[in-house]
Formats: sequence, C-alpha cells, structure tokens
Amino acid sequence: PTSFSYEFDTAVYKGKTSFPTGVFINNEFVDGADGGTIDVINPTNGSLITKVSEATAKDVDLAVEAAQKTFDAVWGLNTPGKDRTDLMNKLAVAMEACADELAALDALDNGKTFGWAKTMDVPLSIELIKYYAGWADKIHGKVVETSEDKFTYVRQEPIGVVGQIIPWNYPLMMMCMKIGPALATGNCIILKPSEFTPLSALKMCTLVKEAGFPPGVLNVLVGYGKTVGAAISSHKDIEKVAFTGSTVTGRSIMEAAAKSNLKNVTLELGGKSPNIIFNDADLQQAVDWSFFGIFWNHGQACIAGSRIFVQSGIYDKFLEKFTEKTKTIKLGDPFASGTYQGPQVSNIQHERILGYIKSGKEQGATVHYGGEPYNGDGYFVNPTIFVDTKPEMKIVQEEIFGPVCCVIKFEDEADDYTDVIKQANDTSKMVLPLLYLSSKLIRGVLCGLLVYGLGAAVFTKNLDRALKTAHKLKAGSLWVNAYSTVNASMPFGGYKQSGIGREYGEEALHNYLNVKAKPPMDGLRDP
Ligand code: TXE
Repeated sequence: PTSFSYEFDTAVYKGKTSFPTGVFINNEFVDGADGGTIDVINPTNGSLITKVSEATAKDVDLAVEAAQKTFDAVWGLNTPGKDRTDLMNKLAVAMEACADELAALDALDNGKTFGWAKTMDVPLSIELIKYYAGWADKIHGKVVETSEDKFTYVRQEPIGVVGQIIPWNYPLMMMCMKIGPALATGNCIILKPSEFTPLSALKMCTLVKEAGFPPGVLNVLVGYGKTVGAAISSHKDIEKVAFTGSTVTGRSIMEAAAKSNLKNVTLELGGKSPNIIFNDADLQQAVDWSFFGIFWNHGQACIAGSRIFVQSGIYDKFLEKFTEKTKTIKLGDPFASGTYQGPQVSNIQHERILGYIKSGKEQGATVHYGGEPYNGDGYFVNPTIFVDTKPEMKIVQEEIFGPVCCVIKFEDEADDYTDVIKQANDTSKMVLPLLYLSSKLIRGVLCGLLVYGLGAAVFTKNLDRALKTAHKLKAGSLWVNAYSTVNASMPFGGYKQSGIGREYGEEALHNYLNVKAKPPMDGLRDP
C-alpha cells in the first residue's frame, strides 16, 4: 500500500495520522520500480513502524525525466518568481496546519522528543520555507555599465534538475533547508531522505501537492545511499547535488560528481566543535548553553559542542554545575511529557557511540559521569562526560554524534590564548596528505583523521577577548555566549573538511543559480 496510518496515544499528542509510503514522482505516490520495501524502525523499542517503497536507480531515471519535462515546460523560467513565492507561502501555511503531525512523525522514526520537534524542528522548518518564499520574487541579475553605448547585463538562471541527499538527524528541517532555496530559484528537485527517517518527508509531499506545486517540481525517493544516493550523485542529467551527512560519504559523492558530469556540489559534513569557556564567563550562562550545545538532539548534531575547553580558574565550578544539570536529563519515550532525551536514531549509531565510550575508557580518559550502557530496550545512550582526556584520544579527535562530551581544562594566561586556540583548531593534519585518495580501506581510516571546522563558541564577558579569539577559530559558525543557535537568514556551513559552500541565508540561493553574462559586443576587439 502507498499509505499507512499510525495511532499516537500519549498524554502529549493524541491522534491518528496517516502518511504515504510510496515513491513520490510527478505528484503521485507509486511503488518503486523494483517493487522492494524498506523497514522503518521505531528506535524507542526496535519495532517495525511501517514499510515504505524502496526506490532504486530506475526510479531516479524516471524522476529526472519527469523533473526535466516540468522544468522545461512549466517551472524554471516559465513560472514568475511571484508565483513561486505564493506557492511556497501556501506550503508554509499547510505545514502550520499539521505542525503536530509533522513533529510526531519526526519523533516517531528519529526518536527525538515530540516536544523538541514541535518547538524547534517544525517552527524552524516553516521559517525556512517562509524565508525562501520571500526571496523567490527577488532573484534578479544586474546591468553592468561597461560603456555608454553598450547594453551589458548578468542574469541569474535556475540550474535545472537538482539532487538533494539528506540525513536522519533533523529529517524535516534538513528537507526544508534544502528545498527552500532550490524552489525559490525555480529548480526541480530529486530528494532522497535518509532510509532511517523518511516519514516526515513523505508527509511533506502531500503538502507540496496540496499547495499546488506542478507535478515534477519535487520528487522524493526513499532509498539506500549506495543505490539512490549514488545514482543521484552520478546522474548525467542532474546538474547539481547538495548533501548533508558524513564526511566520508561526502567525499564519495564528490568523486561521483567529478566522474560523471562534473555537477556542482555543496556539502555540509561532520564536526568536532570546540566550545571555549574563559574564567570571566557568566558561569550559569556557560553551563546552560554548553549543556544545550552537546545534549540537544541527543548529540546528533553536526555542530554539537563536544569538546568543552574550560579555563582552570572556573573549571571545577563549571564541571560541578554542568554535571548537576546533566544528571537532570530524563531518558525515555519521546512522546512522554518531561522526556529530555529519546533513543539514538538506529542500532548502528547506538553501537557506534558505545564503541567511542569504550575507547575513551581504554585510552585512559576518566568517565566523570555516565558511561554505562542504558538498562532497558531501545537505542538509548546515557549522557556521558569524560575528563582527563589527551588531545590524541579518539573521543577528542572524532565525531561521536551522541550525548558524549569531553570537558578539557586549559591554563593559558597569555593574552592571545594561543594554546587553547591551537587545541580548538587542532586535528590530525600530518597523516592526511599521505593517505588521501588511496584505497577504500584507507578512506575508512580517514574517517578518524578528518580536519573539521563547523562550529565554535567562546564564553567571556570581555568583548575584546571574545572577538579576538572567535576570529581565530576556524569554523563556519561562531557563537559568543551562546551555542547551537541557528537562523534561516544566517549562512551555515563548514571550513576545512566540514563542508563546501553554505546553506541557509542568501548564500544558499547561489547554490541553485547559474550566472549568465551578456558582455558588450566589442569586448577586447571589434570583429
Ligand atoms: O551517514 P551517511 P551515516 C555523521 C555522524 C554519523 C556518521 C555516519 O558522525 O555518526 O556520519 O552516519 C546517504 N552516495 N553524520 O552513515 O552515510 C544516506 O542514505 C550517496 C553527520 O548515517 O553520510 C543518507 O541519506 N548518498 C551528519 C545520507 O547519505 C549516500 C548527519 C547520510 O548518510 C551514500 C548524519 C552514497 N554512497 C551523519 N551513502 C551531519 N552533517 O549533520 C550513504 N548515503
């Protein structure tokens, strides 16, 4: 069947929702071309929620064909920006009308709490659609004055059919941050949600249709990375691919793009973000934001502040208060009121995180809090704080993507804070050039030797110190006395191997536009 109903019966959200389970091409839900299905698992207890149709490379071909037809005949430059604005605003209204359902679907297959999904993921997703709706009728080129008797100008044109591959940590928000700028600029989309969390994306398809988008503008194909993801990355008629996920997969997407049609690539990848707390910080403010920075979304955030550097004068007090707050985290059913942390998204992630905790212990770090396996069903991980770490330990170097952090003491009385900045920016650089582009095995090893630069934060009351240190941190997002705040209008992305290009904000529009110049006729010489 191409749809499924699910009863939510909890104190927080009561109701029955139905959602589609098919492959969405040309505004219709159909079975995948090969007839397969993917099990969608509830991470709270490991049970089957539903099966969704599995798309394969054949479906990518069908979707691209449909999208290209729509782009050429109906969408793209055929639809005025004002009409795209109207359609996107209608989509935002439709999302508002079923905000609870969208939040519930994200909570169901991802395991995040319904409360967080409702107050953070869904409002931000709607904000993104509205923000880009506002841009759709403001995409314009410019006239360049080259000489008085020549008319020379630059146009901004949509690229055409674009591919988007998203992960499972913020299923709805990732979708909206990707489709927002692509729709606003007039592109047709082939989107692949994560095979672990497809439910809200499929629900969004019904809203896109309801809002009145022409068939073929948005096509959503749930499938595996190795099949659908790879087919999108290497498709000759997809001229741009945008990806959020692991750095290792980002690398293979870029390779596939290079080997196929040199499609334009933007990547939003992993991180191991430093959060630096100076002696003069407001202690409670630093504790609250650092807590949010690592434990929000169960640590499954690319910007998670997983390395907390605390200056020696405030270290003990910080650790005490931070630990007190961590002890208040209530693990449990994502739909139960009062739950702060649900399960991790999948058994794979669960095992991976436990592996990191084990390695931290084996390499000699001290478990200050947590560290023991969760006693019960589901893919839960106890919040864990490590201290007495060394810079070369795996838990300090690698992205854990779970509720695990290292609280690291630094002395550093020098005015320029060189030592802590060096540690904050540090990752294993030496080995990379030697190993780069070697065998697949070595690519696996590379996973642990990545040079990240996604987020960073500084806590201090001294403005001069805040700005001087913040500017020396090599990261795409930089917070002062806050952590993990994002805004639709602020560009988001990484330095170094945390990514290429920026999403969010005006910057993201340029990912989806081709620039066409009409230079003067005489140019360098007359014919
Ligand atoms: O990621 P993948 P995984 C990090 C985090 C996590 C690790 C592994 O550290 O522990 O990555 O997670 C699709 N061609 N992040 O394995 O593989 C896949 O189907 C094309 C950080 O889940 O990157 C899914 O849709 N696509 C991150 C998407 O890529 C492929 C978010 C992400 O999966 C593909 C998630 C291929 N060959 C994980 N292989 C962030 N930056 O927020 C897989 N995919």
